[in-house]
Amino acid sequence: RRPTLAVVGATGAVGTVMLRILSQRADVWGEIRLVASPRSAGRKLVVRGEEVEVLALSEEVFDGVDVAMFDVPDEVAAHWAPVAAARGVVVVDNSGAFRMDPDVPLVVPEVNGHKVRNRPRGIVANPNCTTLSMIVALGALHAEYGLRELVVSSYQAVSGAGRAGVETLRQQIALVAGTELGTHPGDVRRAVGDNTGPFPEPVALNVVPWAGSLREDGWSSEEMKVRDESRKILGLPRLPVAVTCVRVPVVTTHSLTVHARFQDEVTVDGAREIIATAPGVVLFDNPAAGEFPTPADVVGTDPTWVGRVRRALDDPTALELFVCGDNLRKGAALNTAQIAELLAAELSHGEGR
Ligand code: 2RA
Repeated sequence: RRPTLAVVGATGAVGTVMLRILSQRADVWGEIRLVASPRSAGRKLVVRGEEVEVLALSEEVFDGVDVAMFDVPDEVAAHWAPVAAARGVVVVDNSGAFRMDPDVPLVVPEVNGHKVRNRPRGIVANPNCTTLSMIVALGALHAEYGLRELVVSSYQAVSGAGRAGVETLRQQIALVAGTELGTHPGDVRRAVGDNTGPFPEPVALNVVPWAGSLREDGWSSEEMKVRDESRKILGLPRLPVAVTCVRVPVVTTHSLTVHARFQDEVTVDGAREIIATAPGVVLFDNPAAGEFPTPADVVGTDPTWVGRVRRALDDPTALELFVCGDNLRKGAALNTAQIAELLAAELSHGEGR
């Protein structure tokens, strides 16, 4: 019997990409059940070329389900993932509710896929999209060179904040298009008015050094996630990590500049070789020909793209990289689907949970 999959949060920005990805990948699933809030129940969505009716989230909706992929707000996941797990479902959760729980593995198949087997709560967590947009490349470099320190800045797309983020950027672009705004202090803010959506400042014609909510000492929740999750995924609980998260007027694909310091000296040729041969990573690095990854080219693709590979001028153990990854695909839906496929393979081999 092929396992039954539930997609919980099927109508959201990530849920929509999940359905597209399930239609594109080798099909390992029997029934695929679509689940969302009661508000969306009854809608019909297409997956694997067929229309499927969306069911309202309830306890009974998990009957007969083997694996559930959740993309719902933290508080919804905190309540419903244990409910599903108690009914024998293995949950792959893309919220922040369980990522740092020591009894929940935080999995990136290319980096630590074996961790999926150790899941005492019946829940496997999917990392935050900003962590995921760089971690496959970093995992490959760490395996060879041994990571000692990370300094990261993100350039995050508005779809990281869901449909409301995309809608806000589109509305703001309409308000500023064809004008001469962006030449005087406050002119963009006045044109956009209160219409800043999920962002604290206008995001059109702007960059905003903020993502998430306020944590201690001025750090943002997004910055803490990148630090905590990178440490957990790489198995380096004391790794020094400094992060600044920034929102930019890009629809989809997060970019990051990375300064990574390793145990020993590195070479650019060695690093390029590792990046070029790592599964799930593409090296696109020829500045002389104007070739480096940008969101405009990376959006809609699966790999982590790496360019601008340089050795730090003042430290022969450190590399500088520019990394791009589609935050809705590898950053969310694709990694969730890959984890679910590891579980499907395990269940199909009759090993249970
Ligand atoms: C963002 N990483 O981009 C967040 C979403 N999880 O806002």
